[in-house]
Amino acid sequence: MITHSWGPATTLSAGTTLERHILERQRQIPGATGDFTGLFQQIALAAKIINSRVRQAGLAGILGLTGARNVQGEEVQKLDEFANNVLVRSVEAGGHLCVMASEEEEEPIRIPDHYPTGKYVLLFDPLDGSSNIDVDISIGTIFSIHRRQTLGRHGTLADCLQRGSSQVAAGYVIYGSSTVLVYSTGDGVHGFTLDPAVGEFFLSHENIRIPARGKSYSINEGNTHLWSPQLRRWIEHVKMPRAAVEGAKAETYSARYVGSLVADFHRTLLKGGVFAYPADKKSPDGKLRLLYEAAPMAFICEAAGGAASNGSKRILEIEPSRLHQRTPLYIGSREDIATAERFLREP
Ligand code: P6P
Repeated sequence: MITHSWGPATTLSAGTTLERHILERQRQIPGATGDFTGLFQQIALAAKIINSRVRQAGLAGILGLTGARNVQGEEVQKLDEFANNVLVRSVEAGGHLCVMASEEEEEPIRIPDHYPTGKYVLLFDPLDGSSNIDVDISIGTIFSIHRRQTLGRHGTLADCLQRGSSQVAAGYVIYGSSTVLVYSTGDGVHGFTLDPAVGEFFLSHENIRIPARGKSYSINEGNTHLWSPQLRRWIEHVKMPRAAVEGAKAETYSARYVGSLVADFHRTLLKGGVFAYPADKKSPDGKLRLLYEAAPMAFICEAAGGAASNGSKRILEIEPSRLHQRTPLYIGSREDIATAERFLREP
């Protein structure tokens, strides 16, 4: 009998699917019930469905605004609504969640009474960067998984308002030149690329590590007039040619800014450098959301050896008080974040 070998069971070969990767992980956890595996498979299914619709957007004539506005006061693109509904429908019946929350919905989302509930909490931004949909720039889905803290059949807001350091897992899907799902459970970061012909995510980026220092900075310099003097000095410093070591050729950082968090973070994670969405005079708490944007990206970045800060404190240590609260975000290579914090601390 011929057995199809995708590499030894203990080492994850390039032919490893996301499902197999998650199952391998489950087998290594004593007492694992398969709940997490089931939830993750449902999230992956939702990603495939969203991906399919994103790829058709220009053709299906669904571009353009519904005219409705979401809790952020932003006009809602039809794809936003679609992605939100797909994620909710994909995970609500599985019995793995006690509650979920979405950027698109003001209140936590209750599991319908006719479905069982479970021990996990799912927080997500169903389609981040949606303002880029019409110009075909990469957009993404971001998700964060916690264990419930309360008792009783249904989870509550308290289950959603947990520090980033208590995440069980976090991940994102980037719908770019290819569709890649990146996730971490805290012990390593792995990326899977969707083969649309097969409809499976295959391991493409095993154990991603972010360089200690990078060569690009990513920030919306159109807001320079709103920045603090400390922030301006940091960016001026980044722009100055600098020799990595004495006598070496001076190098400068390249400016890279897509305006889509998932795209800017994915590049930073793979290549190193720093992405920042700081507080400024117009947005004293920054623009990005803590629970389902900054915290999951921070969890992933730290698991890859990087750092994520609000300018003075680890993102993962921030105690949330509101579901849609915002936070300044500085995320990327450890040494680059340390430099940013040093400038931001100055009087
Ligand atoms: P700005 C996209 O709208 C988003 O929420 C993030 O994906 C992105 O990082 C940020 O806003 C870009 O904001 O103000 O530079 O357009």
